[in-house]
Amino acid sequence: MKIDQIEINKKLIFFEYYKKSYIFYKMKYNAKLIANDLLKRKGFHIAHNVFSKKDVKQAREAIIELAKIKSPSIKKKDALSVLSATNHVWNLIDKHEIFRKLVQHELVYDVFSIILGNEMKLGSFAARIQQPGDKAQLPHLDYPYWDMYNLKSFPNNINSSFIMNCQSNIMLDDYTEMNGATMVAPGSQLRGYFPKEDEFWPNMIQTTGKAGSVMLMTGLLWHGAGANKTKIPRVGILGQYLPKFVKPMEDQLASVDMEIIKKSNKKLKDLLGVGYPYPQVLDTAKH
Ligand SMILES: O=C(O)CCC(=O)C(=O)O
Ligand SMILES: [Fe+2]
Repeated sequence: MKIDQIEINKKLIFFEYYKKSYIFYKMKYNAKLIANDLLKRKGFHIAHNVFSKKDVKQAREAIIELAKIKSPSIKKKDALSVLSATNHVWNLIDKHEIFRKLVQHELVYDVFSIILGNEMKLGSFAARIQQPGDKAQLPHLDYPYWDMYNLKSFPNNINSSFIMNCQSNIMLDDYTEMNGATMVAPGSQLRGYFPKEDEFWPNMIQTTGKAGSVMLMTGLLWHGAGANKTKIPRVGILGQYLPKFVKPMEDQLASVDMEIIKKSNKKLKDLLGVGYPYPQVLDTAKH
């Protein structure tokens, strides 16, 4: 090989090296791989150190303040059995700029758009506080699957071949086995039926992580909050993302102040369902 050929080869090798490290730098995560984990493999993914310490602190403090505002009591028979109202602060999008920022994080957005389609909607963005002494939740599925124990009320042959809910669980505290890190049964999202306790507990693991991490899963994964055996509340934010055709659990356009919606960027407006045309009155005689 001639000397200049060797030089050229050296340069090419360096170029490849820099190209690879540039691509690696640009791709902090692989959304397709994470989506595949959620759909076909263990059913969840913990992304570590996604949110900054500053954002986590601001969000946690805002939630603790909001939780002090006592919401009007609800009749037991009206309350959803799993989604007890006492541990939630609902409608966070309306409450503070920090939540409008967290809900749009690009990792969550990229992964969930692969699974739900790029016109997905936000079904809910709510804080969930696992209070000291709170027992473990019973294993369940999330909306719209949450009452799938009543299988007859769902379409025949409902299964996991496509997904109607993705959940983000943002850890605003370190999630530990002691303070109630969310429990999951790996792989259970593929079963497509409501959890059976005797199949859940032997397979259960807890999704631990440092504050600022986020656990992603689909609503078909068998899961529930763990028991909080510490003296400090464990605070998280549950984001519910849905395909465009599933009716959102929180009525975003009625819950979020119109002034806030008007000032939002396009990504958030789309998530809230601004401009989504259905249902609408098509019968012109009714206009
Ligand atoms: O708080 C958690 O870790 C999970 C809560 C949950 O699954 C729910 O409320 O539906
Ligand atoms: Fe849940």
